[in-house]
Amino acid sequence: MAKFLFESGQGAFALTLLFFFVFSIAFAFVIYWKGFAAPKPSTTDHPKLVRTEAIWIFVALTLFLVVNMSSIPYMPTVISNALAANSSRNHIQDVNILAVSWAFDISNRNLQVGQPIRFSGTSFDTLHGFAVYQPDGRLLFTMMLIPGMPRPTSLIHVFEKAGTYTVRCLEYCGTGHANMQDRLIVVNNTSKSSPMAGSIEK
Ligand SMILES: [Cu+2]
Repeated sequence: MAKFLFESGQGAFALTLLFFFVFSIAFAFVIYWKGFAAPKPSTTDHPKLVRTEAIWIFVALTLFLVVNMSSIPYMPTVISNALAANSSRNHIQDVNILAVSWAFDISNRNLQVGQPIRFSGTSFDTLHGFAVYQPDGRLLFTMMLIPGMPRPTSLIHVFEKAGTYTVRCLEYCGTGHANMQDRLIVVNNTSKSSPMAGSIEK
């Protein structure tokens, strides 16, 4: 059940509908209840309300900051910068991408596990995305490819698992957008294992 709800499109849609349904009932109930409220002076304890509100805002702000700041080390760009700082220049493999409506021109589609790869991409015509999905369908990372930029969009990534990774455009770019897909084949490194393997978790 949880797998259906969280890992399929239909499940996500059902979950959204469920939230919408619960919210609609709560909304209708409040509207109905308000309509019959007795027209008498308010008995609200204002100083208490102000205190409760201040506490709630403090809790919400703290939660917001803690959750956001603790997720920073997992951002693809932060991982990428850390990898760039740790890798020697010739250790990183370059893969160049040119997006054209509605296909990708990728300089190398056969990659290895444990090898730091710098994906650098530009667009020939309009705004395109370069999103890489794991073999199980989860999104791994995404880049925005912008036409006319002085430098390409780039990101360094180390694949940890072998398999066929799907590439999709995630910026709506016209009638052929849905078919704008490609593939990356990642195989296990047959030579010595790379010292960079697994380091993106740190
Ligand atoms: Cu597109």
